[in-house]
Amino acid sequence: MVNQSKVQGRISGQGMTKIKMGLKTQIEELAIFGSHPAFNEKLHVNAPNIGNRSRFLEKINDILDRKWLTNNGPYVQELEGAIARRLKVGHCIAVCNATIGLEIAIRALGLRGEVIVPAFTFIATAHALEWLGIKPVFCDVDPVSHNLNPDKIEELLTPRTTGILGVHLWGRACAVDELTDLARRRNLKLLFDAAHAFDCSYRGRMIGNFGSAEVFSFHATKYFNTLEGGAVVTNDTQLAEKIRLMKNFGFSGNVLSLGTNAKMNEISAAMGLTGLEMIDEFKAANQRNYKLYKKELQGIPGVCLIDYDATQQCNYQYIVLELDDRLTRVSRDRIMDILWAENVMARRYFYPPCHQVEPYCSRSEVVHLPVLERLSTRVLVLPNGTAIGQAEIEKICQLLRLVINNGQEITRKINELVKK
Ligand code: T4K
Repeated sequence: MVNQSKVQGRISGQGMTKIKMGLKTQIEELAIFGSHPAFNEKLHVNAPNIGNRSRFLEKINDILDRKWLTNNGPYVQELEGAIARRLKVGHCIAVCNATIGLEIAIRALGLRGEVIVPAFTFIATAHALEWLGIKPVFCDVDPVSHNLNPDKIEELLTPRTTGILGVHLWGRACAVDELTDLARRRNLKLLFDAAHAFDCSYRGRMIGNFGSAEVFSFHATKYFNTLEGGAVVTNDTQLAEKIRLMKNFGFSGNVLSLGTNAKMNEISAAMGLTGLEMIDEFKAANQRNYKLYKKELQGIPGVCLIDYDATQQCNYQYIVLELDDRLTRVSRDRIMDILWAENVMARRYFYPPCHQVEPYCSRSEVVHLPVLERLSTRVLVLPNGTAIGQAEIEKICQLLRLVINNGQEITRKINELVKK
């Protein structure tokens, strides 16, 4: 990454240009070269979607009046019911976050030995397995969907493999049918990390209804949030009972099994219920923003915005660009540095990929996943959600157009400044 203070220091020595806070049209106006940032405040990728503040505060008052703060309180129960109805799924068990939700589901399903998992995901997916003493076996992804490539799984199966943990990355469903078929044929358990995929569907059915169970994240940065939180959903009644016990120390009047503490508290549930009241507005804002990005990014060489399947329900939460530096003439990381200097806090999800970080990268076997390794150097995620709108998107896209239209010159200028 570029040392911005070094670059800006050199420029300010030459005198800072005062640029008005409009659209930038010259590369000298870029903040990385010492000018003012395009935005006064930081624009984060996925700043939280917050529902009606007074409705939330009313619920907090209820909680304080009731003096029932956690342990399967009324708001948690109401939230579980509302989610199960929305997703048309048999059981919803709210949890304190998706990582613990995954751990409980993995344990409840009896997974052990080795489990196939994509390496292009947030580290929590792999860590949840590793934490339980199960080896995550990293699999390559499909270059278009960015999800597990079912054709690459068979070669990774060993007598120790007990399951497949798919991830619906960016809210786009995995190859669910192919994975279901493979799991059935090879007698493997199938579980989904649906952290990104709340309110999304696959072939007309809501995500939440596939595999043995699916796990959502309701972290602050997700499309729908409960501050921290998540849910395990399933249509298997016995499994649901097991998970319900496990999330509460195995306790139900008496201690009936091994368990942990994965309970969601009432304030989180109140945040979730408030968010659910406005969730269609969150989705509409995301979709509107996505369409505008699509329009504004059109024709910029080397920039490809990932597609969402318009025939399916979709939360449009992630604005994911694939950047081809042979055409942009400026690397993905330089583009990110330039945007950060403008207060656009674009992110390189998920970089480095899971198999290239600890503890996995120190293992003796060499894992080479060519599709994903290339992809992870190309992906850049831009801000979305209710916190941004037309003015911000037009400005962000104009910045990208300016940078890429002058990619070679910008790369040269930055390299020179860094060398001095
Ligand atoms: N599986 C997948 C595929 C996942 O993506 C995740 C989580 C999980 C499983 C596990 O779910 P949880 O156990 O978390 O429920 C974030 C989140 O902590 C994590 O939930 C999320 N995925 C992951 C992709 O991102 P960081 O380290 O990137 O968070 P941070 O603090 O850098 O914030 C990200 C962006 O959001 C920044 O641009 C700042 C902004 N932000 C953040 C927070 C917390 C806000 O504007 N407001 C906020 O309150 O991990």
